[in-house]
Amino acid sequence: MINKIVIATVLHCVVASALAGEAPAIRLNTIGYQPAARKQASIAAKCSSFVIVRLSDGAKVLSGKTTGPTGNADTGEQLWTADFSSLKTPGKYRLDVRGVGASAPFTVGADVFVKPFRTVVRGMYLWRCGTAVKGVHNGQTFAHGPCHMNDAWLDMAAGKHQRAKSTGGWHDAGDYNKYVVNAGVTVGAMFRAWEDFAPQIRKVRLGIPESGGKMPDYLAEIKWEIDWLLTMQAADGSVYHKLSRKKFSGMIMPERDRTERFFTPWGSAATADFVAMTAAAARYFRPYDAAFAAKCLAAARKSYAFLVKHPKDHRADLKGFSTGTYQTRDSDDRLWAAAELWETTGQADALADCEARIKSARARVDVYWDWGNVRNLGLLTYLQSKRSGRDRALVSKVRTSLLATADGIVKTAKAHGYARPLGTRYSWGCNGAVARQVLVLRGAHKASPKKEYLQASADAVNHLFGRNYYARSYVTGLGARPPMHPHDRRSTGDTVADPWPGYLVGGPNPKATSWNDAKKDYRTNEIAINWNGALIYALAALLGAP
Ligand code: 9MR
Ligand code: 9MR
Ligand code: ZN
Repeated sequence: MINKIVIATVLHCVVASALAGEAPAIRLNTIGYQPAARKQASIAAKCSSFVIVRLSDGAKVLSGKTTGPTGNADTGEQLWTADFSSLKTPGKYRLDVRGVGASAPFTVGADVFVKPFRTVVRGMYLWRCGTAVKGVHNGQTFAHGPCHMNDAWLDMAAGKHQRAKSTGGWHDAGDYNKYVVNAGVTVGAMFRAWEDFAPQIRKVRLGIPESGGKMPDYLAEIKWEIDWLLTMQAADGSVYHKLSRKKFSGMIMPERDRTERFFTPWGSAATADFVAMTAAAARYFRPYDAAFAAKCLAAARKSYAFLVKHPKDHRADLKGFSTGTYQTRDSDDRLWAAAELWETTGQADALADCEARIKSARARVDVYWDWGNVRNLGLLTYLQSKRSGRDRALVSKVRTSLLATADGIVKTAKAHGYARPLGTRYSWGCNGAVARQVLVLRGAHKASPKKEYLQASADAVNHLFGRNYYARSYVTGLGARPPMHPHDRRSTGDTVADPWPGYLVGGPNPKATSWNDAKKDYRTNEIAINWNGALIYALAALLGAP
């Protein structure tokens, strides 16, 4: 009887929302929750009570009252909240709200984020360039042949029509070019995940070609990118800003993209990011491949010496290219470079350089950051270092700023109707920025443990998997009603029904309500390595016990 009523209500609701062209009213993390986590749904319809139904037998295992409404400014909605945090028994459930309908199914379990984590890291594998890739997800096979095997021409970088080998790495996004600056924030977030969560990451088998080798799968995937990055270093230690076609290709498969690709001239932000990545790589790879670690460190030192000799911000000359620019001030990149080189080697000049830059940035930890601002990566490395020699007053300033920023993020999440830790900010790639806030929150938690930091970290993931205006997952192949039409050349160019799995789309921009699950909308529905890198960190944080 109860079931019949629920079904009738659900049907009524589905019809009503289909007519109105609206999202389902009950919005929660459609992947699920760890048992001890806070669990909340936002409900965009008048309501007063809810029940949690166990899917296996239809039992009502919990009931409660909703609270609200409160106005949510960025979507212009009245939202009610259902708090079902006391649901702790592992299982599959749905949330029924009387008079409104039923939520998407979700799971409670300690390991609910293992498959999403694996899928999103495998997204990096599927992004590999210079090789054939193949993966199966939900019974569908995603594959392409070896691509961009002629990378690349040196014309603009060296003034000669000659080639240097630079195959490998990951494609940047929905396009197939390779950009060092965007690799920086991506690899930086992935290394930080390893730094903070290696024991739990290590247990996840990725099923990539290197699996079963001596090196942990996760590091092997990052090595694919570092191997490519090493080829972006010029003989003098400068680093080419990008490797790209002159214009974006059509929406074709990568192996069909045979138009010539070029190194661009060098840039100082790219060079600094290269130093940071290779210096960090030297630390993380040393236990598994000492020769490779030594190679990375030598490369880092060489480019660092180049930077010291060329202290001015140098933007790469991108004349003739209309592809991604990724141009940015280099002060934060240089800070990060110095921090990582110091952390790896303990060299005093790098520490002095790093601290001077931290001082001129007033030790500030930012709430919003992306490829154009990697200072937080440098600050976290500096703060968490076990090395001696740091300026104590400066360390304490960084710590204070980190905690203040994290406290601000907690407050922002609490004030938002969908607990979005970035509040009402919607810029290009903001979904990635939401995930990236977890680096700050977990950094703060390390410095001074607080339950709120963990909650806001989970809030970010909850938001991206369905506690949002659209009641949809923003990650292809995962969760309820995920993006079906990302701006991704592979997903458009192949014949498989679903898009390539494991990719976070950029998200609403410029407004909370402007996401479009449409192929042509690269402003809100493209995919990109920097967004996935941040999501990898956020999910890695949820692999183990909180
Ligand atoms: O497909 C391109 C996408 O990968 C980029 O992020 C985006 C912004 O640089 O540009 C896309 O290419 C568009 C181009 O800039 C303008 N003409 C339409 C292209 C979309 O197919
Ligand atoms: O993520 C980038 C965003 O911050 C910029 O505003 C935008 C326009 O320059 O470019 C985005 O990066 C795109 C890059 O230029 C080309 N590859 C796809 C990237 C994601 O859309
Ligand atoms: Zn390729």
